Amino acid sequence: MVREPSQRDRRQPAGMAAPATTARANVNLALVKYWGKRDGALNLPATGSISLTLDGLSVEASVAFGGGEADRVEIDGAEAAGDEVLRVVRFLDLVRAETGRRERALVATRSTVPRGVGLASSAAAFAALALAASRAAGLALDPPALSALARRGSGSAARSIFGGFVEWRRGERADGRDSVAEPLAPPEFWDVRVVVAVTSSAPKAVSSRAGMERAATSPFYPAWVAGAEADLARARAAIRARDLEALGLLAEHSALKMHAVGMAARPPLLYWRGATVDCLDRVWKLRAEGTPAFATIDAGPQVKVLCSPDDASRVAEALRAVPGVERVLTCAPGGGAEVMA
Ligand code: 2P0
Repeated sequence: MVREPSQRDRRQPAGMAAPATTARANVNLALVKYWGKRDGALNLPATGSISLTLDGLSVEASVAFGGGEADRVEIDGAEAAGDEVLRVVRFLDLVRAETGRRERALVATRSTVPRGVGLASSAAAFAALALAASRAAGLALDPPALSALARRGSGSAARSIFGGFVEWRRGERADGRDSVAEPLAPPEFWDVRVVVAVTSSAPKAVSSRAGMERAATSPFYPAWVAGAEADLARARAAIRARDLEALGLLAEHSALKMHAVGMAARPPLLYWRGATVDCLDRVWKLRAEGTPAFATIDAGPQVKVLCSPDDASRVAEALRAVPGVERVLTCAPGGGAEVMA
């Protein structure tokens, strides 16, 4: 059953300060990409998407309501300011609106995603924050309601509530109640690897949010949206069958289509660097040599390669040898968001 965060199962008495709650969530890698919104304010996607949650790349968020005149946000031990704080305050406002509470909060997040690897941690951060903030405020949301809440912070965070292979449904409703993620298969269902080649640790020039707005100006955008349902159906079937080649080819296709949309946008949008293309080329050579490896690229220049556990070290070695690759890391499927203390 799909529920919005307005559903209250448990509430603490009004006026009573809730204890600090800490939750952790992993990042996720989209295999069928989310790239475009049908509602920017509610973060409702134009298409569904399918992802794999990755083990070991996580964000811990700790939230305590009560005391203080303003929300305070600490990121990796340093007091945050500006837009980062605003985004968290807006998110906390959603939680406060659900509970009728007015207390400000102290939020601290800590990331285990190595700095500068260019792996978006906002999905993990808002998934962890949704769980920690809702519990700290006395709400016990079920997983679909948590996913809907996380989505409001960052669209892809809707998927990081769950482990393993996950589908975030587009939904049809204007209020977004049906636009939540759900698990397709747990992490232990299929042991695959994702090898990440970091080609630049510089911050990206165009955020995902701005990139998606720009993508909508592309003449290819309608084709991107129209093709999504077929891609989702194929990805679901490939996951069910544990068919690495089918899933890998589909993931590569989804990523290249997403970037083709951006290249034809006005103004154009291209997240790639030279080493991104060289990594793609290396992955295609690996395939030609008989190693099933499949590339995907998000809103940045890093190349992420889906392969079997047996081939992961060969793939990592090949990518490490590509000029311009700064570092390589390998991830296994990971679990969903959980409360820690
Ligand atoms: C994805 N990306 O499916 C796609 C592919 C990047 C490329 O979701 O505006 O940070 O907060 O909803 O979730 C990154 O976008 O954007 C993203 P908002 P988000 O993983």
